[in-house]
Amino acid sequence: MPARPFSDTLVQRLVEARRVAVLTGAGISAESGIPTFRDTDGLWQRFRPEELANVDAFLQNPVLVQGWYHHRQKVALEKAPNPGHYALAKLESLVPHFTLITQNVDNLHQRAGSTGVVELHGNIMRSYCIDCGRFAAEDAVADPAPDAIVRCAACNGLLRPDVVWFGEMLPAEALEAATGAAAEADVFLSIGTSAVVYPAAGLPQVAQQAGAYVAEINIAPSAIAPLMHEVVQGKSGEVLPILIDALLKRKEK
Ligand code: BJW
Ligand code: ZN
Repeated sequence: MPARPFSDTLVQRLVEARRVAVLTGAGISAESGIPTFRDTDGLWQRFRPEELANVDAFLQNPVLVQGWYHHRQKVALEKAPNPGHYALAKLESLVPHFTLITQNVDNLHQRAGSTGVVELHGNIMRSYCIDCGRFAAEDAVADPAPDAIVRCAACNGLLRPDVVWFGEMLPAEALEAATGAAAEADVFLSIGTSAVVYPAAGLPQVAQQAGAYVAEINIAPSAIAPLMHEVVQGKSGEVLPILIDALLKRKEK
């Protein structure tokens, strides 16, 4: 990776920006040791999404789906935020209006200190009852007996993770906040996402069409790389700290 894998224009745009919005995907957590979905060693290589990430699969085989999410919850809790997460938490303090939009459910941005994170696809640390809607206390989902279905303490309904599965609507408030931030951004960064899952993947285009400078940071060009003003190739945990450094140096001048 070159010493500065991004352009001077990106640094300058960030210095001048009043509003910055960032969209992250599984790639930002890869360096924390959390598998992505679609890379060669991604989650979907071992589990097919249609088997697990939809409501029918859950109703047909709640033990399997609850077990899968329970496993991923444990993995996420064992892992720690990486320099990419911390760099974004720092960026929040350097920009007048900053919105961090994530597709990730792993809670690592929040643990790195980012505030007001817009969670488009929910959060794996929460579960709720499909019958009465109550959220479960965290220990209700801690290490269930093998093959036991985890149920609601209030009504005995099935507990499901508070994540968005295929065919389900995104939380309206989060989608609205994300779309608004994209439309108003001076700079929009798309980081560590393959940009194939909609509506999240449409946000960079919303920003670009509204006049933002759009850049992506990814180890490989995403599905929407052609619409970017700038494609920065590299690991987010390496690129982002250098970008923040460059930004701080430019601000000092
Ligand atoms: C690095 C790196 C490093 C690696 N540094 N980078 C329009 C067109 C076509 C279809 C649709 C459409 N609108 C809606 C749809 C249907 C569907 C959809 O998009 N399907 C497409 C797949 C075709 N969308 C939906 O169903 C959504 N709901 C919806 O639209 O509701 C309205 C509606 C209802 C009914 C009918 C029609 C419309 C819901 C989508 C929910 C997605 N849910 C999941 C699971 C969440 C729970 C869980 O975690 O289990 O969300 S799927 C999965 O994909 C997860 C992720 O958030 C999401 C995105 O993946 P992401 O983050 O991009 O990860 P990867 O693995 O794909 O990419 C990783 C990237 O990182 C790669 O690019 C690497 O190169 C990079 N990388 N290491 C930087 N170190
Ligand atoms: Zn209940």
